Amino acid sequence: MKSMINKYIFGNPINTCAVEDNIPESAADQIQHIGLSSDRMHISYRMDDNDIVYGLGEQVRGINKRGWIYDNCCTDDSTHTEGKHSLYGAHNFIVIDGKEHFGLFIDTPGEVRFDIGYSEQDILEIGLKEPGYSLYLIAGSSAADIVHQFRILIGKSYIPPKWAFGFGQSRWSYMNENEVREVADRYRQQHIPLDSIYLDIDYMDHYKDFTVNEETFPEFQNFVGEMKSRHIHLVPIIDAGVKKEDGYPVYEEGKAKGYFCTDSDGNDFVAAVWPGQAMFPDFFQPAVREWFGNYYRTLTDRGIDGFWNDMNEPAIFYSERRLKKVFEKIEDYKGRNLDIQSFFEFEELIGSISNSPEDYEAFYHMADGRKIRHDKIHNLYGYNMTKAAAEQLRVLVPDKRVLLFSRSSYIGMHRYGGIWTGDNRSWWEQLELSVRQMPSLNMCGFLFSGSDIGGFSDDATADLMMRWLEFGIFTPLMRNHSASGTRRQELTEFPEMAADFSNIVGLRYMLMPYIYSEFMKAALTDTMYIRPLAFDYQDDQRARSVEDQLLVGESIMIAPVCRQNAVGRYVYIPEDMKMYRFRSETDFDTEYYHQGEYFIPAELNEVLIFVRPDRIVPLAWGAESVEQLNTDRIRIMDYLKEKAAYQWYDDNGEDIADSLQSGIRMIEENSSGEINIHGYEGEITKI
Ligand code: MIG
Repeated sequence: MKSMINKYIFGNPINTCAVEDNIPESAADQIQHIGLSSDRMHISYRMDDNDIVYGLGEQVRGINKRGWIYDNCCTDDSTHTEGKHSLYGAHNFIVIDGKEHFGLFIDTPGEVRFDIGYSEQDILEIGLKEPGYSLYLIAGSSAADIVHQFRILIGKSYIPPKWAFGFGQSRWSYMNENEVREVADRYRQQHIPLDSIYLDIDYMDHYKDFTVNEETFPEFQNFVGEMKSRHIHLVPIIDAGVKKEDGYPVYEEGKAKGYFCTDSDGNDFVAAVWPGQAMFPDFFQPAVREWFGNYYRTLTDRGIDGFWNDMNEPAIFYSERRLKKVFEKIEDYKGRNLDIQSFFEFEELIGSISNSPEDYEAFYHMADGRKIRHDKIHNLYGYNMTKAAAEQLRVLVPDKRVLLFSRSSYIGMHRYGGIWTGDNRSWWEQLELSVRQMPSLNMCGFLFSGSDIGGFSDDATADLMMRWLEFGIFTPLMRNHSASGTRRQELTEFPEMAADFSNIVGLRYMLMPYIYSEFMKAALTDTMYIRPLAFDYQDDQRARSVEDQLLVGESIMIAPVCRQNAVGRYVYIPEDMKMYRFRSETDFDTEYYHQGEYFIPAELNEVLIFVRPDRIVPLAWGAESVEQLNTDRIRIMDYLKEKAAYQWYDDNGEDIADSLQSGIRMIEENSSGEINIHGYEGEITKI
């Protein structure tokens, strides 16, 4: 089938800036593949039994999205179970892969419902809430081809600095300099590699954005420097809500300039988040983005080179209005003899206070020159906050990359930053969820992503942490994060496992030349770094249904163990492969497998890596930080059948990279196993 993108515009949508390519509009009466209701608010397709539906980025359930309703509406929800319909991101892109091959991107700032065979098993029905939208229909020869075209359409994915591929340790919160120092000391003492420590909300003065608590972090700039000299980058959090407090410059200035969201009467919209009463910057206005983004200077000036943007759905704990209503209702129930129905209503009242739809209908933005109620463009808020940061960081730190990722997102934001998948839990099934989310996020352009390793809420066990790390060594963002009140889950908190943790995290650093090279190639050629097996083995019916193994880059397949107490797992091998079973960078064994299904043992401290025929994986000797990695000595992991070649990309990791050309070195292996790396003087060892 011919590769081609058609664009249809309905109503008068605001420009989301999701798409970079300006392609001409087609006439809707010629639309192919799908049915459109006469009011254009519903799109439908009858699925064939064997069709797979891919996409939706950060959503619950499988890689194949069939069999559920997904409501794409950015939501702060910390229980990512399969009964949910919305998480933090709205990624309205799907691919139908089967009898026909096409992709659909519904570019709308409003909510979209994807009923993918839930109401009727073979019917895909997409329902829009807001009338103005653009529809992109992408025809192609395969799922991979469609994703590639889509990625060209939406523009190049965000690229972080190389150090951000190192392991990061986070916790809500390290309360002061000394706690941070201790984390660093313990990691260095136990020789567990570490490149970053995250600062959660308590580094601020009363949760005020762009302030630092002078009592607990008295010499912040020196401290940032001290950590940097130990090759550790501090990464502070920034929240969307700005504290309403007289004398606080961000509030005063934003208020004076009219930069905050207002209610229907033009009065301040005030709601409570971490800082107590807060106001929300209207990130839809370019001037507001420039103003807010410029404040990141307060931290970059002190040596900070990475940020995470939180609470930007935006999350709202409560508004005065909503709270008043709830109190009034509670008053109603007082003294009444509650029947079961009213008891349940009563019980739900408190839970309904946060992130209430009523609040999202109570404030306004100036977007695209129009005054628009928040709920109609809700899905673009976090995106525009992160865009604000990225646009100004470009100015503040010219020509250098800065680490930036966000909780809420929309397609288009993938050009400005990465995402993390929010408040997951320390449950085995959440590890599995993250395995399935990563390829779907890649389809939507979010290459630099990862989940909270070990799980955010609830208590992590050492074995869960180990298995999660064994997957996490392949996700571009590799960060251990946990909520306050949960069991400490820094890797140094499990002394009996310290050596194994050091070895397993060490594998990430060993793999860094490959991971970085594959990430950069995916980002700069609009392809997927991490993908389902079906993308490469599209005619293999068995491979098409595999959801717990993934391809990482061009050379390897992984099969993470996601079950507690498992001593191995079944692995589907789609073609002959050579398996490396790593316990550390020096302790490993290899086995060869023919196409087929096998039970393969994998002890708790072992990682399985499957190398495809005639593929090469360049490896480094581990180090305790990315900066200390040395590529003067390179090791090669391979599976030679005839001859192999690999384009190895590398660069200094900090200058803006917009093409691969200058950084590619060819690695070639001839039929007798001799390896030559063009333009490389260092030592080469085969493992
Ligand atoms: O209401 O800053 O997802 O990573 O640790 C919770 C505290 C606010 C939510 C984020 C989480 C972070 C936490 N934040």
